[in-house]
Amino acid sequence: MHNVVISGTGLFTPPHSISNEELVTAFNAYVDLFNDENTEAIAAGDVEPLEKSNAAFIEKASGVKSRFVMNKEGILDPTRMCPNIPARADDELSVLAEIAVAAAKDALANAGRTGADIDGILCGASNMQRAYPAIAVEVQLALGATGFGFDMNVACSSATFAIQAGADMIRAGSARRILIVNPEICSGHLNFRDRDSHFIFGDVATAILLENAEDADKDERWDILGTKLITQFSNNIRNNFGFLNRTAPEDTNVADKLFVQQGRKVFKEVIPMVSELIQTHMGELGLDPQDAKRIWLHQANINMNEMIARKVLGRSIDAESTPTILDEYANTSSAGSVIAFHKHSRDLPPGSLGLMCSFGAGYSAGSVILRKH
Ligand code: CO8
Repeated sequence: MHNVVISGTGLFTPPHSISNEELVTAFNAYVDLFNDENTEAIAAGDVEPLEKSNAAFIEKASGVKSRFVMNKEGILDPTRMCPNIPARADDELSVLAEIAVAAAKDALANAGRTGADIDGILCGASNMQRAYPAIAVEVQLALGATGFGFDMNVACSSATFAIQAGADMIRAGSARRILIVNPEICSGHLNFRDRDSHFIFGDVATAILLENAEDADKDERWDILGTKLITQFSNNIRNNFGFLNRTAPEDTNVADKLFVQQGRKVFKEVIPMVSELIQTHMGELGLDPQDAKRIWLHQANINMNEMIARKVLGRSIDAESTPTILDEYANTSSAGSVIAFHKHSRDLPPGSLGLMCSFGAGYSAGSVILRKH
């Protein structure tokens, strides 16, 4: 068995940012339009009037202050409320591959490698742009890599599940370097007309380079001490978009073909699941979670992370031990914990113990325990 390191991470941040205030202004304009158009039906009791959103509620309930998106105009147009991302010809690089490649190049540069050094590429994300060919194979071509690539989807846990999958290949000797990409265009599958969830997500791409420790020559690298994954079926976070939708056309435009969740239930059920995963995983490696210098948690909700940090580290969330990026990026699904690691790990001294943890739909949760080399 070989040891595995993370030798580089990368980030692509889209050019447009939307503040809560901008998002709420657009949403509330949509609500006025809807209620005006349905005045009579609302008065007759046939249609429920829509309620307005509120920027102060969003920040208090979630911690989100803004989000980056691939296209701002379409989302903020109250008659559209969906990003404008034009279709591309088949011989052009697809938009999901494009942002994955941008993050991948950043990770490769950070690790001092090129595409030619890669044996395999795993694209882990919540939603793939198409059924096939795999986005990972398109990324492989764009980077000039040989070997293989495939896509995998474990919703918000796609990155940590890909880390375990890639690390296992390196541990077993079937690959020496695996590149993981997490392109998340969450705005494409978020219902911007839904008051309960219109504020939750943002767009981004991240990348992680895993290497056989024997090959790793970069000073700054993180030894992977262990990985642990769990899943437990739940309908509380669900998206029913899929290839069978056309076989039931009467349901095609129903809201469940986009992201839907029971946020309160998710909150209550996922916190104990994640806290137990982290404690069990640390215990199995003979480590005390409280010795972790930093934990890079999934970035869904600030209050959730506060409760997990208290349970696991025995202290309140702060920038030193539990960095937050969701205030600026919102929930970026699988990329959240990777962004937190990418932006907030370089300052730690050699020997530091850390933990990356994702959680989300499935339910799914993944823990990656790291020590700075
Ligand atoms: N403005 C004003 N008021 C609002 C709004 C709003 N926008 N939304 C709801 N309210 C009101 C409600 O109507 C309710 O009013 P009342 O008390 O009168 O009934 C009140 O505010 C409280 O509503 P909630 O109980 O819903 O509010 P919460 O405090 O629970 O906060 C959250 C809602 C922020 C959604 C919270 O529950 C949460 O974050 N939960 C955890 C969610 C989570 O972590 N989910 C993970 C999903 S991510 C994942 O797995 C990836 C999926 C794939 C990616 C998909 C990309 C699109």
